[in-house]
Amino acid sequence: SPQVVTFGETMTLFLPTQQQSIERADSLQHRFGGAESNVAIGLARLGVEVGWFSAFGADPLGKRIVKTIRGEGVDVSRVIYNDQAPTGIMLREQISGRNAVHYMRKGSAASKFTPDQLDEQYIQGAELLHITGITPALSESCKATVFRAIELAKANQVKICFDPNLRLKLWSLEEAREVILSLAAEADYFLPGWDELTLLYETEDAELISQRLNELKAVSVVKGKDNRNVIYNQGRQTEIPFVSVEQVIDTVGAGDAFCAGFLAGICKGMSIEEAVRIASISGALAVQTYGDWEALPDWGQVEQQLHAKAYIER
Ligand code: KDG
Repeated sequence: SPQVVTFGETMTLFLPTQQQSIERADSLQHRFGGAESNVAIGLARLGVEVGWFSAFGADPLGKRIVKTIRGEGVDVSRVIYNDQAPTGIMLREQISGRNAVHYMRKGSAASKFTPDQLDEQYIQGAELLHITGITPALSESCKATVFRAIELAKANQVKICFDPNLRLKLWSLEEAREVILSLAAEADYFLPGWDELTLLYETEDAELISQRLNELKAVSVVKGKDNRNVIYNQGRQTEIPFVSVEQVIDTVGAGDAFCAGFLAGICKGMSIEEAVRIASISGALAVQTYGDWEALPDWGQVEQQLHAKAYIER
């Protein structure tokens, strides 16, 4: 198995070629995105052996996605195809300068994934399993799949990384809270955003939130509290300032880039603090160009930032 294994729905993404609404646009770009495959692509670019899988319809949309992810160096050998259900689609448009997402994913092939479709050995042979809170929101069988994967991982000392990726278009906060908090309790690495935590713990009180995090066995890395990332590790709190960015172009996928950087640091044997620095650099580089995963950096780009080496283009 690859060092890191992850799974979760990746959808075809259509978005207007110009800054127009979907309703008005004459032409659409054909891309794709999915939180877990974004992380997998990021890890592959950073030089980590990684496998990702999901289910697709037996349609050209799915084939195109899988080919591209394979081309990025991710092991896609456990992807499955379902000829009874389609590949999921998401539409994205800019409305008054804000991203609006429309999901067309109900009943998608990925939402029909069942626990018995997991390759047990593949998961148990990894060092790290990465999951997000999107998958359990897709269907009961997807939720069961996530819990089964965790059980398999734990039985073989495979570490678990969990990013809540709260998506309130998929479930209510109440439904999400219960499941996400129980997944956080299973994790070795928990990577929530500050805003997500305030919703999940129903408070903005930093003291209360740190108490709750300290009850978890996980090392938590909280993204984006007052332009900082904060590590909660066995009762200790360490703040790591954001890497500054000249111009933010597109924040979609920033959390995935952060996660990929963090896990790459862990896989390369770095300390938690160093891994969070790599994560911040990866996140900062990713927001400076368009795309959910297209701008994810490779290791050379990260190193260059890390050592801030002088750069001569020619
Ligand atoms: O993570 C950034 C997007 O690519 C992601 O939000 C798409 O997986 C996705 C989802 O379910 O919203």
